[in-house]
Amino acid sequence: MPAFTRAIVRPPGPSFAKGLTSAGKGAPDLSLALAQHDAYRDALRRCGVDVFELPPSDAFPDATFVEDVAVIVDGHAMLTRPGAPSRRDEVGLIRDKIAALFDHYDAIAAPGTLDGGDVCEAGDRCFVGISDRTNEAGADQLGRRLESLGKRMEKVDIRSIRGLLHLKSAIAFVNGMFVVAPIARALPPLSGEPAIYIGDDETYAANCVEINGRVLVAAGFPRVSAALKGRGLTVIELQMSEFEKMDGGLSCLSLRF
Ligand code: CIR
Repeated sequence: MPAFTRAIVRPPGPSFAKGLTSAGKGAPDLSLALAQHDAYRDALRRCGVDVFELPPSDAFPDATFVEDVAVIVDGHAMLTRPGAPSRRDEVGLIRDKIAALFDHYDAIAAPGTLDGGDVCEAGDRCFVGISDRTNEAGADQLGRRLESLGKRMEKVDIRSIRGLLHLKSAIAFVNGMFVVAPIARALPPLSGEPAIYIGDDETYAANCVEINGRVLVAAGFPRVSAALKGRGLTVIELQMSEFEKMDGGLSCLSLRF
């Protein structure tokens, strides 16, 4: 992975508990979510990243999941068109920041839809989940942009995997290998790839994030942490309970570039 120097985040806003969720884990506690987000920002800084903090949004309960509204690959930004209608206008909240940071940016256009959570960069390849949020047209638009950057896009249809929101809810690419949740084991592009296969009870921890040689991992999943440490990686464990209640993982909380 290229070195990351900057990240964009947005703490959860007052309406956080009204966001989309299928987790069935109860309502999140906003003050605990804010404390967890604080620790997340700290962890990014410990990884050597400058953190740009956008203001919380009350109008868009899911706006803390900034990863879904833009894709940034090799310093090139593309605004997305989120698949959930309630999230589509979140893009407007981040456009100015993207315009200020990048000389040029592109955007996914209708009928395309794409959530950043479906985009998994893996060296010179980029896997894009076709999901309830990301459609073929959205993936193709991103694919053309990636091609111009010398990357190969591979679509991965995850629609038959029940309960899987985004591709990166079940896989991560860390230090040249995949971290794979059981529900993603059968995905064709992953066969034969170097991988850490995690246990049934640790699926949530598949959404881990490598930043400059360290890996952010959700706390409470000791076998995933141990497997990553066993490969020589420095692991930073973070409490994520309140974001998990809203179907969000570690990667969703930032845009790293
Ligand atoms: C949603 O359903 O859109 C949010 N509640 C969770 C989004 C999580 N984002 C991600 O995995 N990239």
